Amino acid sequence: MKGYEPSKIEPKWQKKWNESGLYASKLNEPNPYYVLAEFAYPSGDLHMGHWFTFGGADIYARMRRMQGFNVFFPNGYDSFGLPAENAAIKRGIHPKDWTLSNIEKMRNQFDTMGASFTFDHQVITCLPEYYKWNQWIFLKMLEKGIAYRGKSFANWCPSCQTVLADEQVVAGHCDRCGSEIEEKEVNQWFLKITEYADRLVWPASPELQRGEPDSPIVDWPKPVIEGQNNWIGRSDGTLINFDDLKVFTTRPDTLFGATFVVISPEHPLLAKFTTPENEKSVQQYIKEAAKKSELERKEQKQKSGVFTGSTVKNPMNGENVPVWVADYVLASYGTGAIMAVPAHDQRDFEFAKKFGLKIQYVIASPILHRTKQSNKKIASSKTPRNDEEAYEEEGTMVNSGEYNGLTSSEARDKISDYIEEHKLGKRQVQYHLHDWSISRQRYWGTPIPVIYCDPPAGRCGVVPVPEKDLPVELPENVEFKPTGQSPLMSAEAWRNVKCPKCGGEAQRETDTMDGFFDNSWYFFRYLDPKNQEEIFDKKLAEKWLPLEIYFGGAEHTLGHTLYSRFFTRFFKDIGLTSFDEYAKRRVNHGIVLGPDGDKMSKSKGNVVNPDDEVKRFGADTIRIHMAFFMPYDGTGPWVSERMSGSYRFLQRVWALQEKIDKTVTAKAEGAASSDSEAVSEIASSKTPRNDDLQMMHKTIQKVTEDIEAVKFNTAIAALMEWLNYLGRKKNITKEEMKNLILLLAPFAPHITEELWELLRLRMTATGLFISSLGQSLMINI
Ligand code: ANZ
Ligand code: ZN
Repeated sequence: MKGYEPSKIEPKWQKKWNESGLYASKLNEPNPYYVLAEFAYPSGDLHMGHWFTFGGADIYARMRRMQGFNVFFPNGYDSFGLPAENAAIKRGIHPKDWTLSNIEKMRNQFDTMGASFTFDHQVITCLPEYYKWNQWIFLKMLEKGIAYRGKSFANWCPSCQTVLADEQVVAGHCDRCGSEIEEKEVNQWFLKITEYADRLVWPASPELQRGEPDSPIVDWPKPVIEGQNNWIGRSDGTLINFDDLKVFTTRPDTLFGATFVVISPEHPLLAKFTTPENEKSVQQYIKEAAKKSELERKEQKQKSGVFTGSTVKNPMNGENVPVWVADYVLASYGTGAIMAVPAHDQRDFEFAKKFGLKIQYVIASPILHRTKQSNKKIASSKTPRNDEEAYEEEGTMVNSGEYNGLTSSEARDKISDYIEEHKLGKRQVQYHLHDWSISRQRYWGTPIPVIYCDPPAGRCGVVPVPEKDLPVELPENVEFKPTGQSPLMSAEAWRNVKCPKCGGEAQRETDTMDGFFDNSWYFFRYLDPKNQEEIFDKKLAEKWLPLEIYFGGAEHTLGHTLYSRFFTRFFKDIGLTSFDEYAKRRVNHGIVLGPDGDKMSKSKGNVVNPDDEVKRFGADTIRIHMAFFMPYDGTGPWVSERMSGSYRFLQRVWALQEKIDKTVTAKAEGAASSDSEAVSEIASSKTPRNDDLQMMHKTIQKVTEDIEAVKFNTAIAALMEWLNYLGRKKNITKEEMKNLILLLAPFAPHITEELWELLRLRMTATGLFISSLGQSLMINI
């Protein structure tokens, strides 16, 4: 027996797999099973995190393939975005060259991993063959009123003269030039995701959807479901008119306690309410507020604000209440104005205390019956104390005229009825979710396919690029170094076009799309990446989607995975598909840290390069260690030294060849090589011991179930235990060796292929994996 030499075995099998097209897609064959891991950003190197994510997904995909599923496991690149542009600015390389050469490098690295990707259906989002369909989707959304142009407040750097993304604002300053950031209202393109808000709220119990027509079985992590629901933030409340000022409240029961109203500094009616005497202080206040981010405004403990000089009428008790402006009220939620109830809302309470405004209690803590149990409750329940904090809980109505004595929830209904009957407002469902601004003043993204035909030259306004003119390709000769404006502004020849409607002089949109647009639907395009006629083949989508399982990062809970659900529903609405959800199951992966327990980063010098590890130990050892060193959703340090344990494990598997009982082997091989070889072996004179069989089947079951549950570390632990058991035996049966190899194959595909070949083990066309083999044996014991 030769020693275990991964450096010889691994490239050999990688080559064989590639040349034989073993993992090529078979989209037209039955038994579809679509496994996906979030595609990589082509940053230049496959790092440990990629190995961890894709390696895990590959273990799962390989098992499903061995179980007889027709697995589609594609791979591609999410290749538009800021890093390419920054690298280009820094090093003078064109973003396209930088990106494409990184992709080539990473493609080779993917090979060394021994993953079973179906590389024949690659998607690269920065190529026109892909982004043409971003533009097509955008046009459809424009047609349906889902894409629209509007104004919104954005981070504005006054010296760079550009809008900045939140992550480019560091402590209120521009990360490029250090200037103080302002909030500025700018024109942007939005996607009306809010129109889908209600449909995007996850049902209380997703398991309930199981089996119902139209809704696939879904199994998403609870934190993702809860995170998305909170982010969407459905809120059932009432709009109430204080004269011509509308406020949104979830507590109409507290209306008698509304002793002032507050409007946001950006509110369009603010100027109207501001009296000449207060003009100066209000103006000053607006300026100060513009410097704060939304998050700062939400979290600030110290309330600030100024009086406008005006009052409005509380529609319930007819009292005139003062109108204040304060930045704890946000322009972007509800109506941008609130009725303040300081007795029952802590923010209003702090504000009222600071400015000496009236505090009126209207809810008393509920009267409890004097039973033994409730005595305790009374003692611990909060009772209103004017001078300490607001009483925010529900309770019994007081100081509220005819509503006194009702419970809060009864009063909410009755008061809302009253408001609606007297046309003083109406019930309203409000969402915290905002429409999605997709405009970026960047070069390296999909051009937004619209043309402006504006006076004085033209008069058609915003004109969509006709579908036949897609794609609008990115021009290559562009000044993408920062100049303070969209880089595409500098591409004069590209920018100046004839208006598609009137033929007059017009200009292209120079903003590009947010990269999240690209990755909201790429899993559809994987099925049909070369299709030039349509976005994808509908029959293929119907057959292959939703995804069986989707591996990705927990950081995408509120962005990518939510946007993808929105796009999937939009596709259904325009008749492309018939399903609502794009992924039946979602699995979040963990994070591989540097050996020092910190996030790997070049500046800290703690980056472990997988290429070096492959050279030292081989891909199989890395894969085993990846699977074993922490749970798939865990976070932990990568310590190279610890890999020797995984290496020894594989060496011991390799050495096990020597132990195979030759007498049994000879007998079995002499027998007709049918599927029942295992059975005939048991029936032979060399009947295996019961303990041995139990151990084998226990392991078969455990490893199968653990891989299905994405618990790779415990699956490896079970294999190690079995290996120890086999190591203590004098001989092992061929059947034991065979099952060990099969169980190990998803984790360590190279060594197992080699052993399989060396031992001339048979494999049926579909692969004799775990459960089917295990079950047939179980029955026979
Ligand atoms: C009066 C009131 C009394 C409120 C009370 C609460 C408690 P959710 O659940 O998030 O929808 N609000 C409304 N619009 C706002 C804005 N643009 N900026 C800041 N706060 C705003 O919260 C709804 C509540 O948040 C509303 O109900 C309003 O305060 C406040 F005892 O109205 B409430
Ligand atoms: Zn025109």
